Amino acid sequence: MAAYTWVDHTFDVVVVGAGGSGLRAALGAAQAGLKTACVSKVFPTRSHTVAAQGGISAALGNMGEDHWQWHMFDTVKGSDWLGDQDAIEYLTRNAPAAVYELEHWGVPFSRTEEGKIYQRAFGGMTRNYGEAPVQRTCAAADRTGHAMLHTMYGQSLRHSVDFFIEYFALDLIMDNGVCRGVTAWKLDDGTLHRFRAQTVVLATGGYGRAYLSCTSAHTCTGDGGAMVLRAGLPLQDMEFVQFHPTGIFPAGCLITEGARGEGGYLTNSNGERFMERYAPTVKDLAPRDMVSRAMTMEIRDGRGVGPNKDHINLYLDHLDPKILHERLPGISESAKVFAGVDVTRQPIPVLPTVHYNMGGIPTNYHGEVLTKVGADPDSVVPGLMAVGEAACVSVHGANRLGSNSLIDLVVFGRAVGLRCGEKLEVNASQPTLPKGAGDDHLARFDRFRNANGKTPTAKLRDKMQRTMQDTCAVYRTGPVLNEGVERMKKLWAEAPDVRVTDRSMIWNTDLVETLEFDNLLGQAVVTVAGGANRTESRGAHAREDYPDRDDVNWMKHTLAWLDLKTGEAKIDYRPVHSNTMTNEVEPIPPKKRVY
Ligand code: FUM
Repeated sequence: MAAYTWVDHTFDVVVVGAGGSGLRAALGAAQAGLKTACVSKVFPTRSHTVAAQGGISAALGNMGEDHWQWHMFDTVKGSDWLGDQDAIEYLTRNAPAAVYELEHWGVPFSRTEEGKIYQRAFGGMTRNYGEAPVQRTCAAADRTGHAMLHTMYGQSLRHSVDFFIEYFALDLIMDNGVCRGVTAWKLDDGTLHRFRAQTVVLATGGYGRAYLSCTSAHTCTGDGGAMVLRAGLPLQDMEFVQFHPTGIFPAGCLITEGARGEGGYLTNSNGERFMERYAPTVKDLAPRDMVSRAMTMEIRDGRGVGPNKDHINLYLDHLDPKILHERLPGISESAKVFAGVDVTRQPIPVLPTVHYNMGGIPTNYHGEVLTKVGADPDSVVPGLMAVGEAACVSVHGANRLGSNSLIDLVVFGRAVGLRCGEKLEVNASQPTLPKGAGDDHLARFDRFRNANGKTPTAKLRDKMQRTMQDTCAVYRTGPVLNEGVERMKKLWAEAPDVRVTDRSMIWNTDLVETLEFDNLLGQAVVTVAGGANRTESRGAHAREDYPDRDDVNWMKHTLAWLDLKTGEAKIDYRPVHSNTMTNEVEPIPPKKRVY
């Protein structure tokens, strides 16, 4: 192995990731007076939150009556009763304050005539426990994530968060079950860094790029989730992968659900508004799992549009061009660029596309990472927290409602900052790192840097993405999922034959992509294994061979560990928290989901 040297740093808190949740967590820790670093592989305002379009949910009631209890009910129901109700109460109760905080920091929300924050309708968000759609999603046109990210980056600088930009995080420094820090590679000068911290917060986002077609940026490779697997800790509910109904066909870029929130609708080749059949009350504003399944059924039954009858039309041409210009400018442009359509005159061709990972690093609602130790399913991993799409807190359960992601980022990002403020002492002395801390990280790094096999990373990645797309899609069956497990096993065995041609340490994108592929592969393995294992249908996990939800046997979270030698998943479970956080609301008992 080449000789490498570390540059050492010590902080109270190190946040890995500078998207919405990472910035909010870093900002909160810094506000508590803690010496806080934020380590990010991209410039903060290029983090994937920047691509979030339609909005952030909170029961502000600006467009009509609304209550956080209704939001809580919708979120539990949307999750198909796999969400933890204590965490969902925490989310929905704290959502309005989190949005007002953003407003006061300067997020340029769209406005109503009276100057209040504008809110639009989104899927599964209803008034009075499912009666009719409600306008609960606060929007900055269709560039809400962009507005939030820029505002929070400014606020983080104001609170003196120390940014380490274009540092690729490698692995967690674990010491007898305690997280002591994290290592990273600085991409622009090739130096290697060890960050020692009282607490490491993983805010590294989802792993959408395990699939071929997704709305996620190329950087969404679930780096934190992979670090957790390599640390011998489990990931939770990875089989639940959200397909967003309206990815532009065939490019896969996002057309916000806000398009339907503003009155857009889907049609099949008969020109029929088919969602009226699948969800008679809320129609096109049903939750994403239902709309994606309905679109897939229409296409399967020969009612897709286009020469190959392989997609669906989204109509916006009946909307006032002024509204399109004011509220949906971004997607009007995307439709032009990626599908060549003028939304004022033509429908947008759309198809369900991978958008979000409900699963991730298990945490409680303070953001503390959990693992199962003996009979204790909620054992906290000292020194390690996770937040945002990287985490599974679990407020989204088996299916996330649109616009509940941005609110998850800021509510739980804030919770992490508060918890750090409560639990950590400013500038406390920290034990020296164990001898050789990070040596195993360097060994992995060096192995990939000098990988001299015959298969380029791109070829292996393509195989993984096609396997996920073929075997773990909107509808699943046991035989196809098992085929996915077998294909992943084969790929795991082939992966050591990877070839990296660039040996340099500076801006080595070949090596970055290889490390990212390795991160994706472990998560792809546990995703497909979790899907094969769960013999029921719930939320986004739609098994044709087990079409019903089975609360007796399956109202539980999957925990999946990865055996790094064999590339096989080991599965166990955690109970769903069906209890609420306070006695002020009753738990919501499971029911069949009808919209
Ligand atoms: O459709 C959208 O604008 C996406 C929002 C979300 O995933 O929450």
